[in-house]
Amino acid sequence: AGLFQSACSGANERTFVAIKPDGVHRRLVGEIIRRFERKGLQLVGMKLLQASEELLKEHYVALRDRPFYGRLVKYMSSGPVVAMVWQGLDVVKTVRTMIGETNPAESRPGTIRGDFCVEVSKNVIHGSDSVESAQQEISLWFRPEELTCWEDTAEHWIYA
Ligand code: IDP
Repeated sequence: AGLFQSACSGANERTFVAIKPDGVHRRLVGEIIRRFERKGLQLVGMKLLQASEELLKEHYVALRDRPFYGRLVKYMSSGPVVAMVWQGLDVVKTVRTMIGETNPAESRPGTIRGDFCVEVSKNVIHGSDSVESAQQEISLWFRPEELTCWEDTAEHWIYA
């Protein structure tokens, strides 16, 4: 446990991000990656895939009793998604802040949802809501060998 913690906390914290089918169709992939890169976060995994309903039902299992669950799974499987893992200090919280609120109407300008979408059912991007769910989602969407640990040569210019 100690080893795992030292590998996954501090500047090594990781989060799962998915650009949803509407984000891919609306050509927002580059814009979204650009924002996280410029912030100083480190990209350690990325793939474009058409997610199966089975995968998405598991991903959203906590919402299975909500009335929109079926529509949500259909929406998320209706086109390609870009699945990513980003790493950095407090990355889970930082990414959620940069994404904005679940409902785009409540998201401030300057956030991804505040800038690029209008409705909760087409809100462009997913980001893990806690360190625990990030770990679960990363292991659901990625095999360990699909994640790359690479030495960040800019680290001294980003971290104290
Ligand atoms: P989050 O994506 O901001 O973490 P969650 O509450 O975990 O928000 O909901 C997951 C996703 O389910 C949302 O991003 C959105 O796409 C969808 N969703 C949430 N609430 C509603 C709703 O009231 N109607 C339709 N879709 C919803």
